[in-house]
Amino acid sequence: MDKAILVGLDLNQYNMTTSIKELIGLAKALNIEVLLTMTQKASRPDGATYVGSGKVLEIKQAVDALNADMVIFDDELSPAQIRNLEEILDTQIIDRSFLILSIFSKRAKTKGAVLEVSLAQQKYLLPRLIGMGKILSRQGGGSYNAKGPGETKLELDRRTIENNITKLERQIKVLETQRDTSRKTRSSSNIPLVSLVGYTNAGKSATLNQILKLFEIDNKNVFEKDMLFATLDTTARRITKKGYPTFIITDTIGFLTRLPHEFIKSFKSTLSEVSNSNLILHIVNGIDPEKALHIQTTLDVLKELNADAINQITVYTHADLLDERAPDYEFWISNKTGYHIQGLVESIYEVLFGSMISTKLEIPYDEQHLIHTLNEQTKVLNTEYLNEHILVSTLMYQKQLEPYKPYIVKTGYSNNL
Ligand SMILES: Nc1nc2c(ncn2[C@@H]2O[C@H](COP(=O)(O)OP(=O)(O)OP(=O)(O)O)[C@@H](O)[C@H]2O)c(=O)[nH]1
Ligand SMILES: [Mg+2]
Repeated sequence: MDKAILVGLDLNQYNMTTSIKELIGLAKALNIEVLLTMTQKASRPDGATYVGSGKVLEIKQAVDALNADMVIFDDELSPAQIRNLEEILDTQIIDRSFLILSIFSKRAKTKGAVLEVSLAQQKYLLPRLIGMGKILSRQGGGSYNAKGPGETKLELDRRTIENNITKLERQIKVLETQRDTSRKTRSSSNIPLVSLVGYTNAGKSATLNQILKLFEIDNKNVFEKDMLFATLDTTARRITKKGYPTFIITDTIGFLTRLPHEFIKSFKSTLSEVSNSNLILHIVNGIDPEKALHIQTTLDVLKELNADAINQITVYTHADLLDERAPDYEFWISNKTGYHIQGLVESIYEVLFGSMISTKLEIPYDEQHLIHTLNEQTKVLNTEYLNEHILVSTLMYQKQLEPYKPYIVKTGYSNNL
């Protein structure tokens, strides 16, 4: 296990304590043991060494005394800063961006995620070749550091990196075209799409699993775990239940404050599902003291993805851990007890399909196939096979009514869910 010292520079721009806590979480996600955290207050970073020269010496003493394998900085460092720090401290220097990219690189599994993280890594490396050269070519300790996805060694040559970027962009484009095709098939079938988005570790995957449980959809659970970036790809699940219209729900990677710039750009393809959805469930860990920051971060990323105009429901998780009753004006659920999951699903139906109405239809015998769809996707109360037509009384959501418009005898609102 690699051992690290974490360093933060408090520029009075964000809460240092929570930022360092998050950095510890990121280090943990890479199996790095944190020996010590050190912070310094300053009005701006030092151009050459990020922290002041006195602090650099302090860090050096700590590195030597504790035998640290690396120093991790809670910010993105410039190539020169990396080079200088490495020379003085004589150990691996890792910045926040590289740490995040390394987590993704180590854990990416699906083809899309592997390509996207490789691209982000190569783009991050390109301007830093001089600074990172020594680190990446270092033998032994922290060897994950010199690895790309799939444990291939990262190349350090500028030309190779430029070629890689072109190649990766091409491969991602091919995947994008495939995604587009499946999206077109889906949108032509008119099945609406719901996306779970939010800060990492907020409970997105857990919410999806609770919804699957409610619908008794077995063996389709997604990975959920108390760790940063547990989910690294987009997973779609089709939600069907007799008597209800179908929708698709997708779980995707979580967001984090100050994500590396290369990251969002590279993951645009994975995240493109979000901008194509009909409803966004913005999942927030309701008991996290930093939830306001988490909400803002998510809103910022949604804007960057051009998804900020899409219908949104903000859903607070961890209601089971609330000391008092959940406030009525917010939407709270518990993925532990299942509290309010039913209510969440009802809200999803309502946003996607409108309110529930009761309707009487006269379906002609030559349109008999509609009876099957009605039975599958609406709550049929009564079916009578009369001489001229089939008379059906049913409950359905407003937007489901479209194909049956010519056959309506009567409609009315219904609270009878
Ligand atoms: N007690 C409690 N635990 C929850 C609740 N929702 C999620 N969790 C737990 O919180 C942890 C994180 O949940 P995930 O669903 O993996 O979080 P995520 O948003 O998918 O996170 P990433 O995939 O890392 O972005 C898991 O251990 C969940 O079991 C909840 O309502 N109550
Ligand atoms: Mg997840």
